[in-house]
Amino acid sequence: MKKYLWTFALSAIVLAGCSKKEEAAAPAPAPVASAPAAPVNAEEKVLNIYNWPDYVPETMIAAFEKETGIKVNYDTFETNEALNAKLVAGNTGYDIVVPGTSFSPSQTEAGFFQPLDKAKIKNYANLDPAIMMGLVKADPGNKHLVPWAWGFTTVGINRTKVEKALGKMPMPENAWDLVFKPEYTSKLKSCGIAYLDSPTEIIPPALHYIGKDAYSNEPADHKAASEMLAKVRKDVRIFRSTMIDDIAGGKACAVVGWSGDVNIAAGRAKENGSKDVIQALLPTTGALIFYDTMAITKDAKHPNNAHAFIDFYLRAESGAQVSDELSYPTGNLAALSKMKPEVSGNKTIFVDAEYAKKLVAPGKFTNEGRQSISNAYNAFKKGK
Ligand code: SPD
Repeated sequence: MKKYLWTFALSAIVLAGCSKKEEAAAPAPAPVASAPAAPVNAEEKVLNIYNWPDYVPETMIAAFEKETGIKVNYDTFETNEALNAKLVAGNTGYDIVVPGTSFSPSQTEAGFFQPLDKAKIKNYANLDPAIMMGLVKADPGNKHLVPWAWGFTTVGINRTKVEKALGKMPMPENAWDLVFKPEYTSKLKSCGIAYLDSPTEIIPPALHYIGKDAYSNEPADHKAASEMLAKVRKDVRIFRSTMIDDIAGGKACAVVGWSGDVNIAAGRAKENGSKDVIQALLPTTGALIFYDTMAITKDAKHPNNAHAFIDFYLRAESGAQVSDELSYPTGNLAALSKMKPEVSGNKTIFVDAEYAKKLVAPGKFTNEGRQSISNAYNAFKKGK
């Protein structure tokens, strides 16, 4: 029972930004044991997926291909900005894309996605109603988006290297100091500081750090965040969104990164024989939660195959495989009892109810806000 408490706390987080007027989540039928993949109609046996890197279990695509005979072309993008540019340009050629919820509201409103045919997604019932309720803000009526995974943007460290670089200086109470406060960054630059390379990944935590709304659309706030960041610019060595190898391989000891990727790096370092302790931290002031969701593009050439894949992905076993191998929760409630206890019990994957209250709910950027965030980020990045 205790294991599931976090879903209630989490629902409070995901609901935090919803106004009372917004629609309730579409009622989901009771969870079912995993149903077989939906039948695929006469459609070219191809499926084109565009997703984030390091976000799918190694054998999952091959298993889907074997079971359905559908050939999957799987490409990756590194930032929400990159995916958004493709969607705005149109004719992406992709059937399934995986936007984050800070971008998907405007993408949904712009009509980039087609409504899901839930009758073709038998395993939809496995989804956690609390998560689906949270997604209503990004997708009224839960018509277009299905969760791929969620996590939080936080500070990740190689504790062994960080403690060595800090010497006599104790670890700060607030982990964000390690990557945003000159007293710490000036010491940690020797073992490598890395930031995600995207305006909308760095300005929100910087805003949060200086006590402003992380999803502010106000240019004055962005300027303030950029000014704070300018003070540590010379200490940041790496800007990269796929930083797993940087952490695992010892090039970065303190990062602004995604919880699951830091955990993947920890596992990879261990496999490579490293004894260093690598951790995703839970800053005392909170971390920024995100949801990445599957959507079928409006001009998808293979919508039936896309539905079949979504159904396959929503099997309890698939959800458990994603969390077990990639350290991200998927929003699949039925998967919880099937995953390894050391994963479902890991507080940096499934945060406890107390910490869930500190997670900062995703916000919505306006087009003008995004432009201003991008200007602030570029000014900071160039200002070395
Ligand atoms: N390994 C890929 C992780 C994908 C993370 N998406 C993050 C979006 C955060 N805004």
